[in-house]
Amino acid sequence: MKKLALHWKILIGMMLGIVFGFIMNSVEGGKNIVIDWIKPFGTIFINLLKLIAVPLILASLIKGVSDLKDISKIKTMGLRTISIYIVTTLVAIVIGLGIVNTVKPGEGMAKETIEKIKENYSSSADAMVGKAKVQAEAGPLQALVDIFPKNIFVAMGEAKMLQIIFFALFVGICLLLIPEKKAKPMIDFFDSLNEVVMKMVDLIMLFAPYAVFALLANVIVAFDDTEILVKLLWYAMCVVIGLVLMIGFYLLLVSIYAKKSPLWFLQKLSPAQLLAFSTSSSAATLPVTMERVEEHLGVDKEVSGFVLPVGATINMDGTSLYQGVAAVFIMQVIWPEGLTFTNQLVIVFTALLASIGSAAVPSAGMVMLVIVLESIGFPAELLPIGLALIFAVDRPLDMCRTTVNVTGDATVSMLVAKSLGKLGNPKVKNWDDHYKED
Ligand code: DAS
Repeated sequence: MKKLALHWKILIGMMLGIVFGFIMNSVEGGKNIVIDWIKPFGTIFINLLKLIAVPLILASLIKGVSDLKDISKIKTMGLRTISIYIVTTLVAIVIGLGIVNTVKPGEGMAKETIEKIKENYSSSADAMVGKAKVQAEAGPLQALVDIFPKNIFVAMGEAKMLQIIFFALFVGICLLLIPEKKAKPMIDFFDSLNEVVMKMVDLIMLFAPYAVFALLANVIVAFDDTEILVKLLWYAMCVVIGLVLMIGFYLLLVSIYAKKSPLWFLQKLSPAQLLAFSTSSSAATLPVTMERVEEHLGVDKEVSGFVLPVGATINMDGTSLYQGVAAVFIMQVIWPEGLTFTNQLVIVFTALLASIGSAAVPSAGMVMLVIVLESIGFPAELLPIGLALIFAVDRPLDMCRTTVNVTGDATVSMLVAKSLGKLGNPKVKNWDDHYKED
């Protein structure tokens, strides 16, 4: 039988996981069987991906920067990357606000539905509000201070992406400033480390179809409130329609500015998108995103090694779109007097900042939603109810918005590479042959 392409294997694993999850949901004790005997295989897979994320960022960024040969190019690449990230995030938020203000999913929600949601989800929502308060207590420049590590080993141990990126950039720039023969041993070391880690990605990906089966089965059994899902369908549809439009926006950029076929782009990137969907974590998906962008989309290492780790950390277009929709939806249901034009303008900027501050892990966007709501003076006593309103559908929406986050990062890496003349042909001949070189 013709070797099945990687993304078809992953897709089949996801479908079987969803079916298996529904079957186990209808079997006595089925939920615990999935949680105890299936879910751990998904956790192992995510751990393996997170294990290689840090060495991969270090190796590709240090090697990439030292390959640039010219420090001014780093400044150009950094400025282009950050400015395109800001533009795509603002577009995402405006799309989200446009849809939620047109569809108005929160208007007319029945009082008994709100009461039922409150009793089911207020404790989980309280926890989310508590987490956000901890993040909000930091000073205005704390985010800047947090970029500079005092101990790189602690930063790597805690996977503090921006601190690792800063350190790698610092090392890469210093490698350019010392005599070449002194720099060569370290550059060669990180070059081979990058190859080794890329091979680790290939091998881990062989396990992907089975891992996504476990991850999706677990997501399905975790759902036990289908009645509420139906009530929140319009809200969920607003987010999903916005995310689909955002994907369309990326495909437009890829086709106009990177001069690549949108279908080709999606085919090459799909394994990373499917993993983002299955794991709800840009950070866990990052090694696969980097492998697909470098080996299959033809972006040079010195661009992908910078743009993708930075993007996974601060560029979350899907999250910012979701925060715009969620904030207005919550106001439509329990605080209609807050629905002023000024407040929506404030949401545009605070959702931009909140998505930058959101960690690349499951449900991070929901935690930062509190910052967005507080920025427009949302009554503190209504915050837990507001979050409870959207809690039931947050996980499937998180899967979708994480997929968009990853797609946005890959798109920007292609635009930046194209603008720097660093967008070549894919290293790997067949778009699905992900673990053999030419
Ligand atoms: N799950 C986050 C991510 O990894 C996005 C979010 O929570 O909004 O990108």
